[in-house]
Amino acid sequence: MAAPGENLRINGERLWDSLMEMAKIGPGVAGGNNRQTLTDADAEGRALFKRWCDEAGLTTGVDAMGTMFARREGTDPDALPVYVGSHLDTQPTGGRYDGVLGVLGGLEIIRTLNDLGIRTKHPIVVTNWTNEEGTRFAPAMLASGVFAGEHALDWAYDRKDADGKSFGAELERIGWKGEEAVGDRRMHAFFELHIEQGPILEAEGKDIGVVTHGQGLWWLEVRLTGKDAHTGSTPMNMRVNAGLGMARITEAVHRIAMDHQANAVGAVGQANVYPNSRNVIPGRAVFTIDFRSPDLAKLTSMRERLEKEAADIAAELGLGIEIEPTGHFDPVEFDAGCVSAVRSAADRLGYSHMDIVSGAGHDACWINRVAPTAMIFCPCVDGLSHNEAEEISPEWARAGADVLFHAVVDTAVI
Ligand code: HGY
Ligand code: MN
Ligand code: MN
Ligand code: MN
Repeated sequence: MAAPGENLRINGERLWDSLMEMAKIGPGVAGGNNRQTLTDADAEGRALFKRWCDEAGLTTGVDAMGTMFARREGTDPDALPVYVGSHLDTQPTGGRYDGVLGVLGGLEIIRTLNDLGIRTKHPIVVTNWTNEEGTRFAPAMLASGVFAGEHALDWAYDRKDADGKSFGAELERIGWKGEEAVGDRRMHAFFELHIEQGPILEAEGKDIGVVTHGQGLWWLEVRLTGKDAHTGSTPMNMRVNAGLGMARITEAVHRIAMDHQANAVGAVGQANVYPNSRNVIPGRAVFTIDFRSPDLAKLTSMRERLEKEAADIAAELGLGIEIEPTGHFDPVEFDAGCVSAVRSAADRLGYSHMDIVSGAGHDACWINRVAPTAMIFCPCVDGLSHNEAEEISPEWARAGADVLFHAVVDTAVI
């Protein structure tokens, strides 16, 4: 098995041009992107990706969750494919690289192999997983979760957005509902290139993150019920204030995460009070909690402590309370063989690297359940992501894609 020589590199300029081209689709209001899943902007981004896959001679397929698969044949038709990809959907105020770098980095591998006339033994399949972000339809990583057998297809189709539209209906509307069953595809391995979305690599001056583990996650939706009343004439001791309950529980989320340091995080991301009028005491509050830790015991403890404290706060304020889990996965340990393929690729190419735990969730976290999987991180400026100011350098993009190329080609075997 000949490993590709360390002089084999992807075309960094072409990758950067493709990133900038994709960034023109679904522009945000501050230089980033708003290509939320199953919107027309998402459909436009998909169409551009498909055109590029067609131009690269790939055979494209779409499964019943809308996930896109673009296949390059290998020399051995019986060999299981090596999959490589991420997601093209973004947050409403997303950056230009979160997810996109992994999909277009995968495409760049194909383009480079085409340039060099290299045929691998295993086929290679570039993948765009639907609804990784989970911001419009919870939970995150929805399509890869169905692929890994965590969610049933009908349950996924029934996820509703804030306007009550269902995932299945929206997938149909934008015309990306494939015929292919979800999860039938067998993989030799899966690799995902992604920006770190945190500050560690930049602070340590490293080019590459060799991702060994991923944090586990709990998403909870809290619904508080109090009583609408006049903010002026209602005596303080007669108020049943759902907004106050939300504020107290939000503070509890932060304090509980801080108490579980050093590797535990928690925040309230979405928060709505009703009727949301300046002179009405909010009778309802609906908000979301996001707890994460690489330590399963801490993750469980944070959820349990929060549920107890929230019940006590609701009782003290006379509020009704419902807490619904809306997303969960345990901490992830990636495949040692794939992780070492990433590490040796970085070594071969002379890129500085360090092992790192992923703070964010990724499609790779679910695919790791059904195939040997690993991730590659590149740094991002100030560790900022899920913010339109998200930024990376062309050099970081190139280094990440070079390592992805070598790890994938080593695994797909020349
Ligand atoms: O929430 C996450 O970690 C990912 O960005 N969807
Ligand atoms: Mn992402
Ligand atoms: Mn994201
Ligand atoms: Mn080393």
